Amino acid sequence: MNLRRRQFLQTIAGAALGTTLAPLMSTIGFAKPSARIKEFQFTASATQVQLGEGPDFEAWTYNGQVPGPEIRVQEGDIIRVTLKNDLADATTIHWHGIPLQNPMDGVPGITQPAVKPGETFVYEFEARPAGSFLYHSHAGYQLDQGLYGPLVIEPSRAEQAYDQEFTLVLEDWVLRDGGGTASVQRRPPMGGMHGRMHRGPAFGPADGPLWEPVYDGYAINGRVNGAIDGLLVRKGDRIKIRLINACSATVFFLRLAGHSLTITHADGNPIRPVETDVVRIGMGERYDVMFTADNPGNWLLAAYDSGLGEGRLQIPVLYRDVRREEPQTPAFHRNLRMADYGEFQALHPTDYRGGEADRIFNQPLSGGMHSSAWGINGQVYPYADPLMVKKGERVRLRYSNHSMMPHPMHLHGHFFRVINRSLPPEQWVQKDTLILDHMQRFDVEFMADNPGRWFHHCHNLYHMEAGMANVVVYENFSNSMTF
Ligand SMILES: [Cu+2]
Repeated sequence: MNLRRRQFLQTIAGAALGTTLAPLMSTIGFAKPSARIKEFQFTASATQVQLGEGPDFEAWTYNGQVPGPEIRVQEGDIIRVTLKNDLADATTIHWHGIPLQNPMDGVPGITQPAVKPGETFVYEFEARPAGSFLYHSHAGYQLDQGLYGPLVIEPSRAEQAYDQEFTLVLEDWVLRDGGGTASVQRRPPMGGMHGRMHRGPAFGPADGPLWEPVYDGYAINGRVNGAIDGLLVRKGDRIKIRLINACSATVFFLRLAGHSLTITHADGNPIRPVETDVVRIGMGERYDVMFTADNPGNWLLAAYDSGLGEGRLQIPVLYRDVRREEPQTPAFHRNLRMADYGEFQALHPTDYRGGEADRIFNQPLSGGMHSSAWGINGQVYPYADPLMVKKGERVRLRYSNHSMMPHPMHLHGHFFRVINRSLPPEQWVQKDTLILDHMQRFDVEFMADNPGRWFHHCHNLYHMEAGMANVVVYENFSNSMTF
């Protein structure tokens, strides 16, 4: 039991207006009489799992299941999750994409002390805005071992109508040992020679970061190919799919045979519908897509981990009242439409005006050659300067990827706007995770409107742990939870 945290919450719940807590209370939201509190109990533990077929292995789970339970609430609800740690290691939960209050962000050493074995911690925050999110441990390599799950906030105002909805959590697994630190077989870094070394050259803290494991179990909602539950649809229905990439190190390309897909939301944010053949989704990204079931038959929604080659995931899409036959695989060739960030624009224009940024941070991304160290602006976290900002500033991050690998860069606590010179600023799409390809540049901007210390990192777990991270720090922000 984390007593300090417990007392903190009780103090707030009891509406005892301690002078130091008063400013926090005014923004935390749970004093609202109309808000409904949605309670969840999560126990993190090591569990034997099996992904529909294949071997049993040990994963780290919430409530004994992979992925963890779906949290589904209404916009404006208060989410209260009591995390009990039955693991042998300290842990946290991060609420990926939700611009919540800093002390609830779940990054050990930055927003809270990690929750020790046997302890309990209560997360509480307002479910806002609506959209598709995920939650996951932010401690070490625990995400890769299974500590993640989907989080859906349903909108309070009506959006595009649909008849059926599915949530698909994409996962990369090592079936032999569960991945993470336990994994024996690993991919060498770009330019490396041997695949079986456990660690790269000593670099950074402790004995050096781990290389990515060799994944052999790609899964949807905890099921591998052959055991994946098909999506049963009815002719004429509008189908909504929430795609959530909870992988540690796999970018997927998805295509549905016999149909095009329409992207309606990017990282939870509604966008002007973009019709596409292929959806590319990086680690930490979410896309809501829709399609009309207007082509009766048996089809596959296939996911590839590169533009061509073997489908890693095959999700049957089956029409009711159609004779069951082998589902048809989507053709995958170079003439397909693949939506890119340049096509995305906000569905509802914002009041964003653009103009000169108050701060610009160059964020060149590099690393990976003959080494497992990755960095931003030549610095390797935790030996990285913080990005200091002041509340109210408009902050620009200027990414450029000088490495050979794609990097899905993720900012905590804020949505950023992807700068697009062909659109007025009020139409720039908001995201929280953005893939930078080899030699690609993107500028993003965010409003410094959520004081705190916010982690900013590559969402390839192995790049993050190897140093591709830094922290956005608000001047004069003092964490009321001193630790
Ligand atoms: Cu990366």
